[in-house]
Amino acid sequence: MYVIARRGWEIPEREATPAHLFLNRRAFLGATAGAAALAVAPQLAFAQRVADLPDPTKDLYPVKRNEKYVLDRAITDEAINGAYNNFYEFGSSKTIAKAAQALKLRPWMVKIDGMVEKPIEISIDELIRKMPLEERLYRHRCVEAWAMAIPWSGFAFAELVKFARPLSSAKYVRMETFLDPTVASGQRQTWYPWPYVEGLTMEEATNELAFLATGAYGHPMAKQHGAPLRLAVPWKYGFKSIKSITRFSFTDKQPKSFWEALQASEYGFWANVNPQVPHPRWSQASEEVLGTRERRPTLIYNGYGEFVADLYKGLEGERLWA
Ligand SMILES: Nc1nc2c(c(=O)[nH]1)N[C@H]1C(S)=C(S)[C@@H](COP(=O)(O)O)O[C@H]1N2
Ligand SMILES: [Mo]
Repeated sequence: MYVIARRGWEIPEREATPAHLFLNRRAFLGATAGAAALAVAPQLAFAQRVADLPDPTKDLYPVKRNEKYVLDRAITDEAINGAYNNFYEFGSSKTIAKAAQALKLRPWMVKIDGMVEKPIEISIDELIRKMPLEERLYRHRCVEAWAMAIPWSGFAFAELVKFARPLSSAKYVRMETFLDPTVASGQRQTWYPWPYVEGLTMEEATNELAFLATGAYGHPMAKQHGAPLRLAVPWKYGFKSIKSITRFSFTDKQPKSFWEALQASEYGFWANVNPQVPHPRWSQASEEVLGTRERRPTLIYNGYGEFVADLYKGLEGERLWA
């Protein structure tokens, strides 16, 4: 018999998922999954055709690289990154790229609300054309202990904050992913707290490293990476980098993220990378670099401490590392 060895970072689903959810999922799949999958198939095919319209921002790419952000490793091959994803809206496996093609990218409205001078809704094309685009090479470290390096195109989060004009009383920005269970089969799994939510403090959002990506590898973003707008905060575990954003809300209350709502004992608000603080179920000391046989030691703040360590002074009592 031919057995594919599981690599160190490929945590079996039953280990990566809290037990009660795993058991619910089995029960659910047994009862209804087959029928549900058949019922939505024609709709998915239609969504895919609509989604294949040309990207209206294609002419903007490639954008000029900002040379300030350098890598300590090679850029991960696009084909490798593009076929190994976390995007629970389209399933809990790593092979969701095909299913994610059902995502319809236009029209795509972005809502900016909460504690701002004037709440607005703006189309993604208008927003992208207002922002100063650049390319940045960033590392990405998933909490599951795999890593990649990727050339994002996009704009500094600080530019969005400037555009949004938050009130001085705003302390956090809460972000939300689209919600459409007719397109995203994962969102029909009701034991997850949809939509996906993440948050940053205003100091984090305006730190120069916080980046909103609209493209990667010199072209508009692939759907599986979180088109048309995705966060990249490379000093934090990957789950903070929320995909396919539809809403930014400025608030004075710390947002509760999707993963925190699901399993607060394992995932918190800060989620800064630290090799010395293990996840409750595995070590964070090293990472496997996608597309290589290489394991590398993980660095504190994923190697970005010079930019962000100061943000966390005086917060030593907080759960900064989960
Ligand atoms: N909306 C949404 N955003 C998400 C996720 C998700 O499931 N849904 N997964 C997160 C996790 S755990 C990681 S590691 C990265 C993966 O990004 P990639 O698939 O582009 O490598 O997306 C993050 N953003
Ligand atoms: Mo992740």
